[in-house]
Amino acid sequence: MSEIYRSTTTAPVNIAVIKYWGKRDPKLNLPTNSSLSVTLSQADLRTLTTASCSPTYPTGDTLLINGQSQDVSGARTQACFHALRELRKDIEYEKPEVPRLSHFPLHIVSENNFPTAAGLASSAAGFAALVRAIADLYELPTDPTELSRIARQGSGSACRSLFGGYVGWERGTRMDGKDSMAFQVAPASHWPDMRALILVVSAAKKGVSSTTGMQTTVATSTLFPMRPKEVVPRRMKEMAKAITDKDFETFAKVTMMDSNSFHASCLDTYPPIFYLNDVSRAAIKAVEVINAAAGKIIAAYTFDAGPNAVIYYLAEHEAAIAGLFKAILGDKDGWENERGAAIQANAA
Ligand code: 2P0
Repeated sequence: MSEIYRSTTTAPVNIAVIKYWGKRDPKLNLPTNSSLSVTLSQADLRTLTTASCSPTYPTGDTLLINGQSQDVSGARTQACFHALRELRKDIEYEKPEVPRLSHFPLHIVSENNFPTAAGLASSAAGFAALVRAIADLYELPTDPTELSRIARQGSGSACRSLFGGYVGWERGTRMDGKDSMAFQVAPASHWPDMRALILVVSAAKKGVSSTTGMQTTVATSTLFPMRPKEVVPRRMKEMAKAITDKDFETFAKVTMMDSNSFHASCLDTYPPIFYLNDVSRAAIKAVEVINAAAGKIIAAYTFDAGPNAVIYYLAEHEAAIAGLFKAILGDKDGWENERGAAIQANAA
């Protein structure tokens, strides 16, 4: 009798506070610098993925994202499928009685509950969920470190979505990438009052993809080499300590400075890459006003490869920060015609 084997899982979005930008090996997705992120609550931002396989499926793997059929022939998706099938083959070799799932076509169905490719790290949650769903389907050991090495090959930032809480991605020095994987700096329970407010300024697909953009930056920016050499190694230590000490002011300052440094490198790229727009810059100003009024840093902005702002703050300042941004977003004149939505999320 032919059966369909199926497994469903979810993976969360992560938002970097120390940015990944640049590859030392584009094929293996090995970064030029380490990075660090906060994993957000799945209730708010996540990818839900079902992986299935069956001897009755027509030949060829398939992938559906938000109802749209995707090309699976790309090197990244293939690298993930291949790595997972190899691990399954080891099990099938060891235990001849188990079904030969590695030989069956894979059908992957994936849905995001947030706009795809709007600089909201959809590829991170997407590849993390894809890798975990297939690993579960194949009954592989689900050590997140091992899975992070595989997910990294799908999309660099995906490796960080295999862990909750505060998560680092080690650059590594090996050519084969075995030491370039994610690790947990601290669980969410260590600093549970961390909050993120995502201002969806634009849900449109970004103009320059991260993959293309970062390689152009590496090739042309004269500012960029300082990041892997000096800036990021120092900030990785400062950030890890700020998280360990629950020192929000340092966490926030380093977060904002690293976002600025990343976007300065983008502007210094030739031709230049503009991810921020006028609404993004208005959000930066709003954070500066909030912090000036508080007399200390109570809010931090950060931006990825798109105009959407993510504002980090602590629960005790909820009213001041989320209240202000929601009021601004609700005010059509204040945001002209580019009014977006606010999504609130906890660290998780
Ligand atoms: C990050 N970003 O650390 C940085 C900050 C964007 C800006 O990771 O080529 O989609 O798939 O490895 O992971 C976006 O890059 O790039 C990203 P690929 P990815 O979150």
